[in-house]
Amino acid sequence: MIVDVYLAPDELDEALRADAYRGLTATPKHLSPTWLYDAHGSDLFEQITRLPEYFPTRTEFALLRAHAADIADMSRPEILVELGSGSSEKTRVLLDALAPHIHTYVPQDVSEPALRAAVKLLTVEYPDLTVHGVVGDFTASLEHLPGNAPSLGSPGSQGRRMIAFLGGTIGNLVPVERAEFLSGLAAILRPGEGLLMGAGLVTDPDVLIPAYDDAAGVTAEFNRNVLRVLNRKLGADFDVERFTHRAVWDAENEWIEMRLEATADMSVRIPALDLEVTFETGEQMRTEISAKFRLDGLGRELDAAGFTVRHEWVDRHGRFALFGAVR
Ligand code: AVJ
Repeated sequence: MIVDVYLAPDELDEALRADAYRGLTATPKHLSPTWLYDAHGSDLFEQITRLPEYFPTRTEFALLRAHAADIADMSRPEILVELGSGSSEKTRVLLDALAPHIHTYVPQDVSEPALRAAVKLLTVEYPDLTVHGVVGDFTASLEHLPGNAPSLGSPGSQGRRMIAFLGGTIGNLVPVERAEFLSGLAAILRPGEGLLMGAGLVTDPDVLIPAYDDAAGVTAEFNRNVLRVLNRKLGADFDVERFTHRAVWDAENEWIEMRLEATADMSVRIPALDLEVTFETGEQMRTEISAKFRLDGLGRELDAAGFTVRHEWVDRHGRFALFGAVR
């Protein structure tokens, strides 16, 4: 079992401190969605994917199943790299479809516990496959992916790669970050190597908003959990129960914003940042953007980054798309 940790714990902690300081002293306040995914947050997200309101995961799953053969044919990869793999559940469909050619699977995730569990399971389920996990933030891990420098890599890291970036996580990036990230992906791929990307599409807010504000309150817990992460990691004293979950559709930017709204005037101490911040009743802090796309728009962004889009697979309601592209 191979798991490379490219984000040393102190590196991750330093990134958290820097991001929290910047976000909590800004107006309006904000936090990066990266910090939602501690062990508990990753578990809550897994629960979200099974909620009746949260359609992206099962829609994407159906697209993967329906088009698995075409996905395999697109670039015939020998190595599958999955960014933000989480529990790698959807990946089994891909691994099975790619089975005749693939010898290595490289899951990458920011959550070390989730990644270790996935690697362990896949190693047992796919005994002929080399499973090489990479722990890190997906935007920072690119340079460390096996196969980037063939002379340095292990024998299993040689071969034509396909990068899978599923779930619609591309929507967590704002447009400039997206352009930079997609160009970075194109830069590490060699001509003929592939990209498989899932993206949520602009759709009816009456369908979209409940997906981010479910009746059972799991997304609310997922959102509030970020405050528990700050309490544990930075010694902060957020009164978690005094923040409520908000999911807002920003029609102009075409993205969902998750926010936490203060239900009282509060003062919060964050010892690790040597900081005290105040919240006014009703004040909202952004914890995630989840952008939704139009086919032509995201197609152009992929083009501009250096990819050639070969396929756009869309579900019959037009809510989610899988892009198949090659370098
Ligand atoms: C894991 C980033 C794809 O944006 O839909 C789910 C995260 N946030 N519910 C998404 C999320 C609230 C999810 N991604």
